[in-house]
Amino acid sequence: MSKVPVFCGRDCGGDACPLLAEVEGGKVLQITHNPAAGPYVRGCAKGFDLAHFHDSPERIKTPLLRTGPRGSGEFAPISWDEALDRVHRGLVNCRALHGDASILCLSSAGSTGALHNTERLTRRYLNFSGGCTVLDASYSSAAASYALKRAFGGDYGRSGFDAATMAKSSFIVLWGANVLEARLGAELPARLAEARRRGVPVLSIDPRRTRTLAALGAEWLPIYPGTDVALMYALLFQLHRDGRIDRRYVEARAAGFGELLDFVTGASDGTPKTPEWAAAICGVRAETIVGLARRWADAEPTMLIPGYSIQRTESGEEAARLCVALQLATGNFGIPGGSTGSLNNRLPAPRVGSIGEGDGSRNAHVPIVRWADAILEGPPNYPSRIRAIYSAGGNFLNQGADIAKNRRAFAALDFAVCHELFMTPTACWCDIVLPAASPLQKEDIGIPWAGNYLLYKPQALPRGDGERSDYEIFAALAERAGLRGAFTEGRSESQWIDAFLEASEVGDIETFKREGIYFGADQERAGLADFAADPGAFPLGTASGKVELEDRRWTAWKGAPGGEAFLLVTPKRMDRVHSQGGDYPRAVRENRLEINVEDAAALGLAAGDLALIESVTGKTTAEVALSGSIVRGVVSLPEGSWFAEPSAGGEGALPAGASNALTSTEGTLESRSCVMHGVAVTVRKA
Ligand SMILES: Nc1nc2c(c(=O)[nH]1)N[C@H]1C(S)=C(S)[C@@H](COP(=O)(O)OP(=O)(O)OC[C@H]3O[C@@H](n4cnc5c(=O)[nH]c(N)nc54)[C@H](O)[C@@H]3O)O[C@H]1N2
Ligand SMILES: Nc1nc2c(c(=O)[nH]1)N[C@H]1C(S)=C(S)[C@@H](COP(=O)(O)OP(=O)(O)OC[C@H]3O[C@@H](n4cnc5c(=O)[nH]c(N)nc54)[C@H](O)[C@@H]3O)O[C@H]1N2
Ligand SMILES: [Mo]
Repeated sequence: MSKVPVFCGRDCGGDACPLLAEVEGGKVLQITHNPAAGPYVRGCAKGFDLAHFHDSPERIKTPLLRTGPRGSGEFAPISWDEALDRVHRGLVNCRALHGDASILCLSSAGSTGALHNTERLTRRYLNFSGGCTVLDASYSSAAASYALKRAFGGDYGRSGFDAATMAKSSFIVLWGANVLEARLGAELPARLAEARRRGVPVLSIDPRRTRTLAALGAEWLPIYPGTDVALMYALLFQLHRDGRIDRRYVEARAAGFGELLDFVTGASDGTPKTPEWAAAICGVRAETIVGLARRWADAEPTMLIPGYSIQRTESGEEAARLCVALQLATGNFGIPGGSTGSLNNRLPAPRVGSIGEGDGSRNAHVPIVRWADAILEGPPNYPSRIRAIYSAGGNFLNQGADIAKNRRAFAALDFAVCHELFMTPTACWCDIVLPAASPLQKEDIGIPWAGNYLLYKPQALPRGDGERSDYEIFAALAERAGLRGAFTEGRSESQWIDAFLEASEVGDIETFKREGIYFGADQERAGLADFAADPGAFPLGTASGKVELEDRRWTAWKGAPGGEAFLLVTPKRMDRVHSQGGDYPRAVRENRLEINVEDAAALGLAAGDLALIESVTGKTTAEVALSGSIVRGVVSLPEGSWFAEPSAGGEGALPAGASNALTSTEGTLESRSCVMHGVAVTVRKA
């Protein structure tokens, strides 16, 4: 029996969790915490369960060719050679007939890592063979990136914080951040627990009383989804009314704060954003808002940890911008134990090489939330006429907004191919499905979302003929195009890893490979601390050298639910990475609708009933789960249920528990970012 370091490299907010696998006879017997990582950086149950994911009997173990209608789930096994020849020919034909931009790269972060990065590898292959249409930004954080890049300019990439700085916090605000369930880094949970042991109060602003809140013994501030900006304005109003804003301090660090304050006080539009005004919109009592403003200003310092949820709403850009304004207004910006209000993953990881995407300068671009519209509409609304899809490590038919539209888009294609481990809805709608190797079958370097460390994993288990790494698949396709040398640069997978390490800051590579973790020197970075301490000496990479809070507002909140309508949230599940879980029993996989007990009673719904949920976009059914931990007027249907089982497949089948049957591809006003929370729906017995 040998013990080797491993990590998942899946897209669940850690990306790099230090695990240790016990391997014997070509099997992983057990996965535990890697002690070399120390007590703080830790994996979760999904990682400890990685061997089951790998061993699942549901894994696709041979290349597949579609034999029935798209979406029917009817496939026949074919050889690797035939599959790769068909993919090559399909793409070559598409390029010849419709141009390079007729191929859409629909890959996602199914696998992350320095080498086995599904999105980067797909782009590399498509870029080397002529180019394609790519998706801009991400479902994750497009609105925040948009707003924060404007606020911080070139310094957006160093505006986060290391979790260890929480040791200096006196008050921690989790704003739509459910970090023990929807992980935002492998170190936050242990650091938060430690802060609680020191007696530091933690407040969770969330429409749901989450397990994070319960586990930490945090206070709950319930709020309607998509209305956070109203509460943020009112906090700024109250801070101003209490004389708690040091204008000289703020104006030395921010441009445009005066205009923001004029809006908040009502000087510019006649509506003071008082706590009473906000209470009617966000459902938080005025006294509570007044109290929170005072606590925020009194604590030295207050750490604001925004989740990504609050920017996956109609006012997403504004919520991101106001987080920054709040930290500036309260003097907590850029100090250890405080935060800039930016996303926590905005600090560099240790220097290390990674696979390049090649030259993408000829590519056409589409906002991610609009990919199905781009297929269905084409020019002049979108830059290219898309006829083919290449997808590796993504299940966008299910995970993108508006599943019905996504199915129509797939149905309209000439050709679609994906690499998958499981027969997902997206795979079901492809022409060719290529079986991908699991995380345990790939050597790689893990680069975390948040944290100053790197992980290493050797290939823990061999690959059979039934699965290939995404890299191998692309290399074989490149070979068919006469591009193998260009794609591989003559390197094997292992040689790439060595090259990345040579280009890295890791001194003792042997120890790194053996222990599986390397820590960068400074573990307590407070983003933009230099600028915050001395803005004159360390100006930001913006036009003014300061944080830019432009005089514009991106407010489009729906406000309190009215009449028959509920506001839907579609959060992450603790036990799943997005829609993954093809290895779970269906009953576990299918999400239930969480609804407040009193709302359910008013609708005549009992636990276990089937509810019909409808939005302007579409409808879905889900089993009812009664809850005392969700705000009245709000319902929660987690993301990730597959919209239909492969066998139930085709058109007409009503999606079961699929939240994206209800979401729209419209996107937020300014940056066209997805809106996955605060969606107006009606609920009744099916
Ligand atoms: N277990 C697990 N963890 C993950 C992932 C996963 O798939 N599984 N995915 C990772 C990825 S890719 C990402 S981008 C991040 C996303 O991380 P987040 O976007 O932060 O995660 P969500 O679960 O969508 O939302 C977090 C919390 O916000 C609450 N919420 C929803 N809407 C609102 C709102 O309008 N206002 C407020 N105040 N709260 C709201 C929800 O009830 C939920 O408890 O998570 C990462 N972590
Ligand atoms: N309603 C709603 N929808 C959402 C969200 C939400 O909050 N609510 N969140 C959004 C967010 S933040 C995100 S990031 C997206 C995520 O959307 P996706 O990226 O589509 O998420 P996954 O379901 O994780 O799909 C990844 C797929 O990759 C496969 N895979 C795993 N490892 C490998 C590998 O090594 N190689 C290959 N080829 N495949 C592999 C998995 O089996 C899985 O099917 O979803 C978005 N959709
Ligand atoms: Mo994400």
